[in-house]
Amino acid sequence: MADTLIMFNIRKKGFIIVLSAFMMIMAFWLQGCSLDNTAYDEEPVKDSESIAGSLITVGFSQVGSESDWRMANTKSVQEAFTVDKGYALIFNDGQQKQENQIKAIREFIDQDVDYILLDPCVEKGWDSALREAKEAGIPVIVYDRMVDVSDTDLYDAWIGSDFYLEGKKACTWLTEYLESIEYDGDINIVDLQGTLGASAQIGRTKALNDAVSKNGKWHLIAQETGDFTTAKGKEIMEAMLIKNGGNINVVYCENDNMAYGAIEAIRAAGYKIGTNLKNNEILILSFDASNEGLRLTMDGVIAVNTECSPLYGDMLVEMIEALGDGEKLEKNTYIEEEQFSNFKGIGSLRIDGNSYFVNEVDEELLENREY
Ligand code: GYE
Repeated sequence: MADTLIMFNIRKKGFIIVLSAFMMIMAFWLQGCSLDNTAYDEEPVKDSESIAGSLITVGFSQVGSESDWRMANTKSVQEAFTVDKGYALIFNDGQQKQENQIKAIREFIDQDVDYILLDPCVEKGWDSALREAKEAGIPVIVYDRMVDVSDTDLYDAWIGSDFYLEGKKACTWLTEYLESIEYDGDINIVDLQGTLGASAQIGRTKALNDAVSKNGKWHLIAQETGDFTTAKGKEIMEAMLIKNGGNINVVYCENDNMAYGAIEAIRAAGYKIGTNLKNNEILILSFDASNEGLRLTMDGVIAVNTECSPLYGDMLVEMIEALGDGEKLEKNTYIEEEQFSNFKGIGSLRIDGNSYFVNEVDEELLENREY
């Protein structure tokens, strides 16, 4: 029994030696083939692992794909972080759920990425995930919406819009407009809010609330979230129209997509849209100034559109390059934005000692617009 076992082992060993020799010859032959190939291909073909090894990896946790703004933003970031420039971008769509974004951050940490880009769907609730990234030594850049964390050292830098100022610009425009048409009656306003708890919603809503409480003739008769989407914007506008009927004068849409939905609902219910409040037209204010939003502004359907730019890609690349060079970034950076209206009477606005131009929209502007 023991003999047969030894014999079997010897035979097995022999077989393994023969097999190994055969594999070595094959490997040598194959290598020879691939060396031959390089003679034709000039440059040796790198395998994917060595390409990945030489790239800077960036985990990108995006809010979702809820709006035109968001789609343009994803495109801007994806087009900026290319393999040509030395980056491997790992994109994750959070589908407007914070839990998905937190999960993505943890996956990026497991993958040991070099940097994390985060556009947080809401402000609160990031402490643990960002602390884990910090402990793993991965720099985090937050952009667009902000995080509200106990310790701002949990992220390296934030860049985004001043959402309160955006709201203030819209409300100041409305004040100036009403003065210019000598309208001194009461106005009923409804607010289609963005995703509750998102910086863009918090700032824009607060600016409206503040303006309403300062102005005795402005009445906020309904305020509800439409989650920044066309479908929900339409749904809540329909409900508001049913409840308030012809008593709505102004619709404050916290983004263009909700304005598209609101416009559909208003038209379907048989009300008129425009700036002639004395003639019962419903006046629409919107934010983002996306291509479609600006076309509606050019046509006078949206009375004023306050810009919010989604084009962060190149700025984020610069920030990551600066970090790579060992520079310290500004903690918070606000980007500059414009405002658009085709009502001719208001050329600029004065807010807190600063002047802001109100631009007209024409075909040329639309053609050259990137989003
Ligand atoms: O206004 C809206 C998008 O966070 C600024 O999110 C962004 C907002 C933008 O869905 O359209």
